[in-house]
Amino acid sequence: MVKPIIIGNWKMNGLTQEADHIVSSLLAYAEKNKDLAPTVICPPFTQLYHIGKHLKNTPFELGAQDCHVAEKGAYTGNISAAMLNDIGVKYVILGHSERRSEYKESNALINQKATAAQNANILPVVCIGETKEERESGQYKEVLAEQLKGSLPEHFVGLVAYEPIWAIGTGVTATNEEIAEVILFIREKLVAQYGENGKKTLILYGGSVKPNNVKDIFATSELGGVLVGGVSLIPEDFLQLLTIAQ
Ligand code: G2H
Repeated sequence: MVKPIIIGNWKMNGLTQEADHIVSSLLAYAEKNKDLAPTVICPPFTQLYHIGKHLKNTPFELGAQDCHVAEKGAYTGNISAAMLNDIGVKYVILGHSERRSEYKESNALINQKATAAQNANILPVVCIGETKEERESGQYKEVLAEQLKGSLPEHFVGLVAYEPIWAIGTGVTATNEEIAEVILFIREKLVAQYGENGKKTLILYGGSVKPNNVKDIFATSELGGVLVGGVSLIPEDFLQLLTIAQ
């Protein structure tokens, strides 16, 4: 059976001491547990280089939480995909709802960022998800279809993460039926747009994933893995997810 991928999104957390503690727990775990599920750690920019050095030649991959659309230039405060590639980053989370809402990131911008990531040999993890109001009004499929169509490049080589906004960091997880319905819907859209490639694209779920609900989530048909926020900062809980995923 193919193991689900686990992507840990640290968000804006992780001073050096905390980062070192998490990383040493991961490395100790990997020493004892061979044949891990694919696992990606996405710390903030400030920790990428440091953590990347520790994760080199380990089963863990390095991911970032955003990138700029341009390769380089006068973009004060930004980081390009080429810079991420330069320090060993293999994945980048794009279009997370926190960026869509806080920085008004549009589908078109996320699309450009995904293209920039692919051009730098980094796999974009493109996030989509509806608000509570959109779900309750029954409009969520239209919203998700529009996000997919607008955010994914014409030639897409990456992953899609479904993160219902009402389930992010709230402790509320979507029910298995709700997750299964959307994952299947995303699969249909991907196959319609990308044919054979759309069948292979990994589709992840994110939103209050925890050791006590992950087993049921993994059982979802067509699900390729999970995007984990809060729990990725708690080594005991995160390692439990890895154990369940094995
Ligand atoms: C959703 C998720 C990770 P959390 O944002 O991207 O975070 O697991 O804390 O809900």
